[in-house]
Amino acid sequence: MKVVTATFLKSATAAAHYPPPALPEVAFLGRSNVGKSSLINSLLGTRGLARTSNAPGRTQLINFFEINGELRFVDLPGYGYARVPQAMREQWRPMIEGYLHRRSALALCLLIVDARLGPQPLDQTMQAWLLATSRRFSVVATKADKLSRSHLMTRLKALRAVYGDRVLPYSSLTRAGADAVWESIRLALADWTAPRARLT
Ligand SMILES: Nc1nc2c(ncn2[C@@H]2O[C@H](COP(=O)(O)OP(=O)(O)OP(=O)(O)O)[C@@H](O)[C@H]2O)c(=O)[nH]1
Ligand SMILES: [Mg+2]
Repeated sequence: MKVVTATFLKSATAAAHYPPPALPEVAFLGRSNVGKSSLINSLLGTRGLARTSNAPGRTQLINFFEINGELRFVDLPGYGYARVPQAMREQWRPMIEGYLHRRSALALCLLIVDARLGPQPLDQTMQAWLLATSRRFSVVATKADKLSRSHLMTRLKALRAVYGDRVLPYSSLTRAGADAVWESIRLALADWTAPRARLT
């Protein structure tokens, strides 16, 4: 897909503040600091649209971006960062689950994992949850540039043993893998039908 316009639409915590579900949405979810916001920026060819940081917990709201007036990217707060205060973590869970569970516009979830690590328990919990709720999803193994080619192959094999063929290697630094991620988005959008009068 050729990205002509990409704009920040709004931030929200609760369904009442989501934009109307008029366009299909691609949600980016994964552990804190895994590279969700960087993936969004590199797919769109923008630098600072989604805010990134070395410090985990940068994205604390659900951020909606609109692309070409055609689809939206939704940057979700990361999970699993132990040093985030308990009170904050308790806010995040309903925020993320509320969106994933009820959002009618959600066409595809991209579960972002770290290519350097084997399957992580929290990511596997998220996968089980996506399967249980019948959400369509792909797994993007990012930071692939940090591995040698042979290490990457070993890691991908381990990830595919758990997540299946839907694992796509990626690097936000080099954009290697962008075509395959865009293709999974294109296929999901092609299958998506606009929800009829729904609330969220
Ligand atoms: N080398 C390399 N670094 C990356 C890549 N993706 C992300 N990073 C770095 O990883 C750090 C975290 O990236 P973010 O995109 O902010 O991560 P996030 O998942 O949005 O984090 P939270 O919003 O805190 O949950 C930043 O320092 C990025 O520059 C990648 O593909 N390659
Ligand atoms: Mg982020």
